[in-house]
Order: sequence, then structure tokens, then C-alpha cells
Amino acid sequence: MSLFGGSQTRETRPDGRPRLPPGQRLTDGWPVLHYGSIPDVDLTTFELKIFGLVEQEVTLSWEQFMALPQQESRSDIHCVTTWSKYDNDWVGVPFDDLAALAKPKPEAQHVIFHSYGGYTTNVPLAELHGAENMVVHTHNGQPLTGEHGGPLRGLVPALYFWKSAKWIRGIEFVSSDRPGFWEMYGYHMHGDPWTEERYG
Ligand SMILES: Nc1nc2c(c(=O)[nH]1)N[C@H]1C(S)=C(S)[C@@H](COP(=O)(O)O)O[C@H]1N2
Ligand SMILES: [Mo]
Repeated sequence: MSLFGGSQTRETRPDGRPRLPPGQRLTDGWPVLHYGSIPDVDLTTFELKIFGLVEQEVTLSWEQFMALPQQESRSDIHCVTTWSKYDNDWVGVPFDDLAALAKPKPEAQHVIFHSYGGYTTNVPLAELHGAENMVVHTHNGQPLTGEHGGPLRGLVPALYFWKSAKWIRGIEFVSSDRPGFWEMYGYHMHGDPWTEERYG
């Protein structure tokens, strides 16, 4: 049975949009894509900081992060380079739960994800609500490898996959939108796969 063609590519999402966004093709592997080298993240010194326009800055050690209630979700990946990968099972902490610890101020409208190694990416806060947006450590039952963003990566499946920052170390709440790494090099500020917000 092939993953290509057939009924799978004509499925419809609950919101009425086709499951496979325009211009995308299914892959059954999992390509590795990032700029620069894989940072060496030591779990004994690991910190996830939640900061910016918040009532209470929060810094979580690895143990503290893993002690938070963990959730599972299943979602599809859509990379701007045109590959999509269906049915990824993730385990981690929903973004909403992390935000609730720090209590974003009313002025907070956007979020900048910060990674070990210096990568950043921006996402509107309003689009991070809902259980599929998470900070994850496990994919299809296996701990995330370094090449796929372990120990922790962001996950925002309704946007192109460059918005899912690997090796995450910070979540910053800001009032006005600000381009991250790829956005400064010409990727779209928003990145909706269904309207092909790829570049510019
Ligand atoms: N820290 C970091 N995260 C990153 C990137 C990167 O260069 N650095 N690249 C992004 C891009 S462009 C893509 S397509 C996905 C790829 O994730 P994968 O290698 O696990 O498939 O990671 C995203 N997250
Ligand atoms: Mo990408």
C-alpha cells in the first residue's frame, strides 16, 4: 500500500480544509532540516525560560519540565520545502499549560521561540491555543533524537514546520511581531500551509 495518491491525499480536515495543503507531497521518511550544527544540550544544565510580557518569569529544569502533566497528540507535519508527514504521535506539555505558569500580560500578542544555537521563530499567540500546540520530547514512542530537536522542540502543526523550533530553550511573549531566523531570510512572517504563505 502506497502512502502516495489514493484516498489519503483527498481527506478533509474537521475545519473543511483538505488534509494535504496545496503544493505538498507525502513522504514516509522524516527529512532532517536545520541551519548550522546540532547543539549539545546537557540535561543537567538544561533550562526552559518563559519570559517577556508575563506576570511571572518561569525557568524550568529538565526534571521540572518532565514533572508537569504530559499529554499526547497526533498531528501532520508540513514543511515549506513541500514534504508532508502524516500521523505523528507526540508527547509533551501543551503550550497553554506552559503559558499558564507564567501568565502572559494582556499586551502579549506574539511569541518568539528561542533555541539552543541561536535559532528563533515567531508565532501569533492566538494561534498557539489548543492541545496540538506543544513543547514535545517524544515522537512515535521514541525520545526525540538530537537531529530532530531533542531534548525538546516546539510544535505548531497548523503552520509550516519551520515554526516548530528544535532544541528549544526559551518562550518569549512580546507585544509586536518580530521576524525570527528564517523570517529574516525571506520566509513568511505567518506561514499558513493552506494559503501557501511560504515566502515574503
Ligand atoms: N533550532 C532550529 N529549529 C528548526 C530549524 C533550525 O534551523 N533550527 N529549522 C526548521 C525547519 S526549516 C524545519 S523544516 C524543521 C525540520 O525539522 P526536522 O529536521 O525534525 O524534520 O525544523 C525547524 N526548526
Ligand atoms: Mo523547513
